[in-house]
Amino acid sequence: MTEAAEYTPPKVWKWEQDENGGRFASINRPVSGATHDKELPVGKHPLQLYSLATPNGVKVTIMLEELLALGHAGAEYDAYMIDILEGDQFGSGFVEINPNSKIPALLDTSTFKPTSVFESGSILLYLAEKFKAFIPIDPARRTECLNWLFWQMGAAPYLGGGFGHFYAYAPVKIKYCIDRFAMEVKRQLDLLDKHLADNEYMCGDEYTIADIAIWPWYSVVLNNEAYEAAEFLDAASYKHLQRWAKQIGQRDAVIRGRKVNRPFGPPEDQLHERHDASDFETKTQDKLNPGAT
Ligand SMILES: N[C@@H](CCC(=O)N[C@@H](CS)C(=O)NCC(=O)O)C(=O)O
Repeated sequence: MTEAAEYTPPKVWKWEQDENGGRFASINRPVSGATHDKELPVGKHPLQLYSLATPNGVKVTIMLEELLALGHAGAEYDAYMIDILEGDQFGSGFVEINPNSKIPALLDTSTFKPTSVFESGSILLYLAEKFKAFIPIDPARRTECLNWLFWQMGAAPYLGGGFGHFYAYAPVKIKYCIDRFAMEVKRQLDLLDKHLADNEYMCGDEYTIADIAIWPWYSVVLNNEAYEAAEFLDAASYKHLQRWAKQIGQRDAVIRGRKVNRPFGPPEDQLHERHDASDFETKTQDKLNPGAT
Protein backbone atom coordinates (compact mmCIF):
# COMPACT_ATOMS: atom_id res chain seq x y z
CA MET A 1 0.00 0.00 0.00
CA THR A 2 1.50 3.38 -1.03
CA GLU A 3 1.27 6.26 1.44
CA ALA A 4 0.09 9.66 0.16
CA ALA A 5 2.82 12.28 -0.16
CA GLU A 6 2.46 15.48 1.89
CA TYR A 7 0.84 18.17 -0.31
CA THR A 8 0.68 21.91 0.07
CA PRO A 9 -1.95 23.34 -2.30
CA PRO A 10 -0.73 26.22 -4.51
CA LYS A 11 -2.49 29.59 -4.32
CA VAL A 12 -4.44 28.84 -7.51
CA TRP A 13 -5.23 25.29 -8.60
CA LYS A 14 -3.97 24.31 -12.06
CA TRP A 15 -5.01 21.38 -14.20
CA GLU A 16 -1.98 19.07 -14.49
CA GLN A 17 -3.34 16.68 -17.06
CA ASP A 18 -0.88 13.84 -16.49
CA GLU A 19 -0.56 14.12 -12.75
CA ASN A 20 -4.02 13.99 -11.18
CA GLY A 21 -4.07 10.25 -11.85
CA GLY A 22 -6.45 7.57 -10.67
CA ARG A 23 -8.97 5.55 -12.61
CA PHE A 24 -11.19 7.75 -14.80
CA ALA A 25 -8.49 10.49 -14.80
CA SER A 26 -8.65 10.48 -18.59
CA ILE A 27 -12.31 11.60 -18.62
CA ASN A 28 -12.14 14.20 -15.86
CA ARG A 29 -11.93 17.84 -16.96
CA PRO A 30 -12.35 21.11 -15.06
CA VAL A 31 -14.60 22.54 -17.78
CA SER A 32 -18.01 21.58 -19.16
CA GLY A 33 -19.32 21.38 -22.71
CA ALA A 34 -18.86 19.32 -25.84
CA THR A 35 -15.38 18.31 -27.01
CA HIS A 36 -16.45 17.06 -30.45
CA ASP A 37 -19.35 16.97 -32.91
CA LYS A 38 -21.30 13.74 -32.75
CA GLU A 39 -24.97 13.21 -33.47
CA LEU A 40 -26.84 10.65 -31.41
CA PRO A 41 -28.62 7.74 -33.06
CA VAL A 42 -32.44 7.87 -32.90
CA GLY A 43 -34.74 4.84 -32.86
CA LYS A 44 -38.44 4.35 -33.46
CA HIS A 45 -39.87 4.61 -29.93
CA PRO A 46 -41.04 7.78 -28.14
CA LEU A 47 -38.39 7.34 -25.43
CA GLN A 48 -34.71 7.47 -26.41
CA LEU A 49 -32.26 6.50 -23.68
CA TYR A 50 -28.52 7.20 -23.86
CA SER A 51 -26.85 5.40 -21.00
CA LEU A 52 -24.57 2.75 -19.56
CA ALA A 53 -25.29 0.01 -16.99
CA THR A 54 -23.65 1.73 -14.04
CA PRO A 55 -25.88 2.01 -10.93
CA ASN A 56 -27.16 5.42 -12.11
CA GLY A 57 -27.92 4.04 -15.56
CA VAL A 58 -29.54 0.85 -14.25
CA LYS A 59 -32.08 2.85 -12.23
CA VAL A 60 -33.67 4.02 -15.48
CA THR A 61 -33.63 0.72 -17.39
CA ILE A 62 -35.19 -1.03 -14.38
CA MET A 63 -37.90 1.66 -14.25
CA LEU A 64 -38.65 1.32 -17.97
CA GLU A 65 -38.78 -2.49 -17.76
CA GLU A 66 -41.06 -2.23 -14.69
CA LEU A 67 -43.40 0.12 -16.57
CA LEU A 68 -43.51 -2.23 -19.55
CA ALA A 69 -44.16 -5.19 -17.22
CA LEU A 70 -47.16 -3.23 -15.82
CA GLY A 71 -48.51 -2.92 -19.37
CA HIS A 72 -47.53 0.70 -20.19
CA ALA A 73 -46.84 0.31 -23.91
CA GLY A 74 -45.86 4.01 -24.09
CA ALA A 75 -42.74 3.15 -22.08
CA GLU A 76 -41.23 1.29 -25.04
CA TYR A 77 -37.75 2.64 -25.53
CA ASP A 78 -34.58 2.56 -27.60
CA ALA A 79 -31.48 2.32 -25.42
CA TYR A 80 -28.11 3.30 -26.88
CA MET A 81 -24.84 2.72 -25.09
CA ILE A 82 -22.67 5.70 -24.14
CA ASP A 83 -19.05 4.69 -23.59
CA ILE A 84 -17.95 7.13 -20.88
CA LEU A 85 -14.33 5.95 -20.96
CA GLU A 86 -14.23 6.85 -24.66
CA GLY A 87 -15.73 10.30 -23.96
CA ASP A 88 -19.12 9.75 -25.71
CA GLN A 89 -20.72 11.94 -23.02
CA PHE A 90 -18.80 14.91 -24.44
CA GLY A 91 -20.23 14.53 -27.96
CA SER A 92 -22.36 17.49 -29.10
CA GLY A 93 -25.57 15.44 -29.42
CA PHE A 94 -25.28 14.07 -25.90
CA VAL A 95 -24.43 17.49 -24.43
CA GLU A 96 -27.56 18.93 -26.07
CA ILE A 97 -29.65 16.53 -23.96
CA ASN A 98 -27.48 16.67 -20.85
CA PRO A 99 -25.16 19.69 -20.53
CA ASN A 100 -23.72 17.98 -17.43
CA SER A 101 -22.19 15.23 -19.67
CA LYS A 102 -23.15 12.27 -17.52
CA ILE A 103 -25.28 9.22 -18.15
CA PRO A 104 -28.20 8.55 -17.97
CA ALA A 105 -29.91 10.95 -20.40
CA LEU A 106 -33.42 10.53 -21.76
CA LEU A 107 -35.22 12.22 -24.65
CA ASP A 108 -39.01 12.00 -24.75
CA THR A 109 -40.06 12.63 -28.34
CA SER A 110 -43.77 12.14 -27.61
CA THR A 111 -44.14 15.64 -26.15
CA PHE A 112 -45.03 18.72 -28.25
CA LYS A 113 -41.35 19.65 -28.25
CA PRO A 114 -38.95 16.79 -27.37
CA THR A 115 -38.26 16.82 -23.63
CA SER A 116 -34.69 16.32 -22.40
CA VAL A 117 -34.43 14.69 -19.01
CA PHE A 118 -31.17 14.23 -17.12
CA GLU A 119 -30.16 13.30 -13.55
CA SER A 120 -31.31 9.76 -12.76
CA GLY A 121 -33.62 10.97 -9.95
CA SER A 122 -35.29 13.45 -12.26
CA ILE A 123 -35.73 10.76 -14.92
CA LEU A 124 -37.36 8.38 -12.40
CA LEU A 125 -39.72 11.11 -11.22
CA TYR A 126 -40.52 12.17 -14.81
CA LEU A 127 -41.43 8.60 -15.78
CA ALA A 128 -43.36 7.96 -12.55
CA GLU A 129 -45.45 11.08 -13.15
CA LYS A 130 -45.88 10.46 -16.87
CA PHE A 131 -47.21 6.93 -16.31
CA LYS A 132 -48.67 7.46 -12.81
CA ALA A 133 -46.83 4.45 -11.51
CA PHE A 134 -44.30 3.54 -8.82
CA ILE A 135 -45.08 6.70 -6.87
CA PRO A 136 -47.74 6.86 -4.14
CA ILE A 137 -50.87 8.95 -4.84
CA ASP A 138 -51.49 9.94 -1.23
CA PRO A 139 -49.56 13.21 -0.62
CA ALA A 140 -47.97 12.07 2.66
CA ARG A 141 -46.80 8.76 1.19
CA ARG A 142 -45.62 10.56 -1.95
CA THR A 143 -43.48 12.87 0.17
CA GLU A 144 -42.07 9.84 2.01
CA CYS A 145 -41.13 8.34 -1.37
CA LEU A 146 -39.50 11.58 -2.53
CA ASN A 147 -37.62 11.90 0.78
CA TRP A 148 -35.88 8.60 0.04
CA LEU A 149 -35.42 9.37 -3.65
CA PHE A 150 -33.65 12.65 -2.84
CA TRP A 151 -31.79 10.97 0.00
CA GLN A 152 -30.31 8.55 -2.52
CA MET A 153 -29.30 11.29 -4.92
CA GLY A 154 -27.43 13.03 -2.11
CA ALA A 155 -25.99 9.85 -0.57
CA ALA A 156 -24.64 8.16 -3.72
CA PRO A 157 -21.69 10.53 -4.25
CA TYR A 158 -20.38 9.64 -0.76
CA LEU A 159 -20.66 5.96 -1.61
CA GLY A 160 -19.25 6.10 -5.15
CA GLY A 161 -17.26 9.29 -5.52
CA GLY A 162 -16.03 9.22 -1.92
CA PHE A 163 -15.68 5.69 -0.57
CA GLY A 164 -15.50 3.80 -3.89
CA HIS A 165 -13.01 6.22 -5.34
CA PHE A 166 -10.59 6.26 -2.43
CA TYR A 167 -10.95 2.55 -1.52
CA ALA A 168 -10.77 1.08 -5.04
CA TYR A 169 -9.67 3.58 -7.68
CA ALA A 170 -7.28 6.19 -6.24
CA PRO A 171 -3.63 5.59 -7.17
CA VAL A 172 -2.67 5.77 -3.45
CA LYS A 173 -4.45 4.40 -0.39
CA ILE A 174 -5.04 7.34 1.94
CA LYS A 175 -6.20 6.18 5.38
CA TYR A 176 -7.78 9.53 6.23
CA CYS A 177 -10.00 9.46 3.12
CA ILE A 178 -10.90 5.78 3.36
CA ASP A 179 -11.81 6.12 7.05
CA ARG A 180 -13.86 9.23 6.46
CA PHE A 181 -15.96 7.71 3.67
CA ALA A 182 -16.15 4.17 5.17
CA MET A 183 -17.66 5.79 8.27
CA GLU A 184 -20.30 7.55 6.18
CA VAL A 185 -21.08 4.51 4.02
CA LYS A 186 -21.49 2.29 7.08
CA ARG A 187 -23.81 4.92 8.55
CA GLN A 188 -25.87 4.80 5.33
CA LEU A 189 -25.98 0.98 5.39
CA ASP A 190 -27.10 1.02 9.02
CA LEU A 191 -29.77 3.63 8.24
CA LEU A 192 -31.20 1.51 5.42
CA ASP A 193 -30.95 -1.66 7.48
CA LYS A 194 -32.93 -0.15 10.38
CA HIS A 195 -35.55 1.29 8.04
CA LEU A 196 -36.00 -2.01 6.22
CA ALA A 197 -36.33 -3.90 9.52
CA ASP A 198 -39.79 -2.31 9.84
CA ASN A 199 -40.69 -1.83 6.17
CA GLU A 200 -40.90 -4.31 3.31
CA TYR A 201 -39.88 -1.59 0.85
CA MET A 202 -38.51 1.93 1.34
CA CYS A 203 -42.10 3.28 1.45
CA GLY A 204 -43.80 0.63 3.55
CA ASP A 205 -45.54 -2.05 1.54
CA GLU A 206 -45.36 -0.21 -1.81
CA TYR A 207 -42.49 -0.78 -4.26
CA THR A 208 -41.66 2.69 -5.63
CA ILE A 209 -39.04 4.78 -7.41
CA ALA A 210 -37.30 5.10 -4.02
CA ASP A 211 -36.47 1.36 -4.16
CA ILE A 212 -35.59 1.65 -7.85
CA ALA A 213 -33.14 4.48 -7.08
CA ILE A 214 -31.52 2.89 -4.02
CA TRP A 215 -31.28 -0.76 -5.09
CA PRO A 216 -28.72 -0.46 -7.94
CA TRP A 217 -26.13 1.20 -5.68
CA TYR A 218 -26.50 -0.69 -2.43
CA SER A 219 -27.11 -4.17 -3.90
CA VAL A 220 -23.81 -4.05 -5.84
CA VAL A 221 -21.93 -3.14 -2.67
CA LEU A 222 -23.62 -5.91 -0.67
CA ASN A 223 -22.98 -8.47 -3.43
CA ASN A 224 -19.33 -7.43 -3.79
CA GLU A 225 -19.94 -6.34 -7.39
CA ALA A 226 -18.57 -2.84 -6.74
CA TYR A 227 -15.26 -1.87 -5.18
CA GLU A 228 -14.70 -5.42 -3.75
CA ALA A 229 -15.53 -3.95 -0.37
CA ALA A 230 -18.29 -6.25 0.97
CA GLU A 231 -15.99 -7.83 3.55
CA PHE A 232 -14.32 -4.52 4.46
CA LEU A 233 -17.74 -2.96 5.13
CA ASP A 234 -19.03 -6.13 6.84
CA ALA A 235 -21.95 -6.10 4.40
CA ALA A 236 -23.24 -9.48 5.62
CA SER A 237 -24.18 -7.94 8.97
CA TYR A 238 -26.93 -5.76 7.44
CA LYS A 239 -29.56 -8.51 7.44
CA HIS A 240 -32.67 -6.50 6.63
CA LEU A 241 -30.94 -4.65 3.82
CA GLN A 242 -29.73 -8.01 2.49
CA ARG A 243 -33.32 -9.36 2.56
CA TRP A 244 -34.63 -6.34 0.63
CA ALA A 245 -31.77 -6.40 -1.90
CA LYS A 246 -32.35 -10.09 -2.61
CA GLN A 247 -36.13 -9.64 -2.91
CA ILE A 248 -35.83 -6.81 -5.44
CA GLY A 249 -33.02 -8.54 -7.32
CA GLN A 250 -35.40 -11.41 -8.10
CA ARG A 251 -37.93 -9.24 -9.96
CA ASP A 252 -38.05 -10.01 -13.71
CA ALA A 253 -37.93 -6.33 -14.67
CA VAL A 254 -34.87 -5.82 -12.48
CA ILE A 255 -33.11 -8.81 -14.05
CA ARG A 256 -33.90 -7.41 -17.52
CA GLY A 257 -33.09 -3.81 -16.68
CA ARG A 258 -29.61 -4.70 -15.40
CA LYS A 259 -28.68 -6.20 -18.77
CA VAL A 260 -29.39 -3.12 -20.88
CA ASN A 261 -26.37 -1.04 -22.05
CA ARG A 262 -24.06 -3.39 -20.14
CA PRO A 263 -20.63 -3.91 -21.76
CA PHE A 264 -19.20 -6.02 -18.90
CA GLY A 265 -20.02 -9.25 -17.04
CA PRO A 266 -21.21 -12.59 -18.50
CA PRO A 267 -22.04 -12.29 -22.25
CA GLU A 268 -25.61 -13.54 -21.65
CA ASP A 269 -26.17 -10.52 -19.36
CA GLN A 270 -24.93 -7.96 -21.88
CA LEU A 271 -27.54 -6.32 -24.09
CA HIS A 272 -25.57 -3.43 -25.57
CA GLU A 273 -28.54 -1.82 -27.33
CA ARG A 274 -32.21 -2.42 -26.64
CA HIS A 275 -34.95 -1.65 -29.15
CA ASP A 276 -37.51 -4.38 -28.48
CA ALA A 277 -38.48 -6.80 -25.70
CA SER A 278 -37.37 -9.68 -27.93
CA ASP A 279 -33.79 -8.33 -27.88
CA PHE A 280 -33.32 -10.01 -24.48
CA GLU A 281 -33.77 -13.38 -26.23
CA THR A 282 -31.86 -12.69 -29.43
CA LYS A 283 -29.37 -9.83 -29.05
CA THR A 284 -27.36 -10.46 -25.88
CA GLN A 285 -23.63 -10.85 -26.52
CA ASP A 286 -23.69 -14.67 -26.17
CA LYS A 287 -26.17 -14.73 -29.11
CA LEU A 288 -24.46 -12.06 -31.23
CA ASN A 289 -20.91 -13.35 -30.68
CA PRO A 290 -21.28 -17.03 -29.74
CA GLY A 291 -17.53 -17.76 -30.03
CA ALA A 292 -16.29 -14.83 -27.94
CA THR A 293 -15.31 -15.30 -24.28
N1 LIG B 1 -26.19 12.64 -10.35
C1 LIG B 1 -26.07 12.04 -11.64
C2 LIG B 1 -24.75 11.28 -11.69
C3 LIG B 1 -24.51 10.63 -13.02
C4 LIG B 1 -23.11 10.09 -13.11
O1 LIG B 1 -22.25 10.34 -12.27
N2 LIG B 1 -22.87 9.34 -14.21
C5 LIG B 1 -21.55 8.80 -14.42
C6 LIG B 1 -21.60 7.29 -14.58
S1 LIG B 1 -22.35 6.55 -13.19
C7 LIG B 1 -20.95 9.39 -15.71
O2 LIG B 1 -21.65 9.54 -16.69
N3 LIG B 1 -19.68 9.73 -15.69
C8 LIG B 1 -19.01 10.25 -16.82
C9 LIG B 1 -18.20 11.47 -16.50
O3 LIG B 1 -18.16 11.87 -15.32
O4 LIG B 1 -17.61 12.03 -17.42
C10 LIG B 1 -27.25 11.08 -11.88
O5 LIG B 1 -27.69 10.46 -10.91
O6 LIG B 1 -27.72 10.98 -13.02
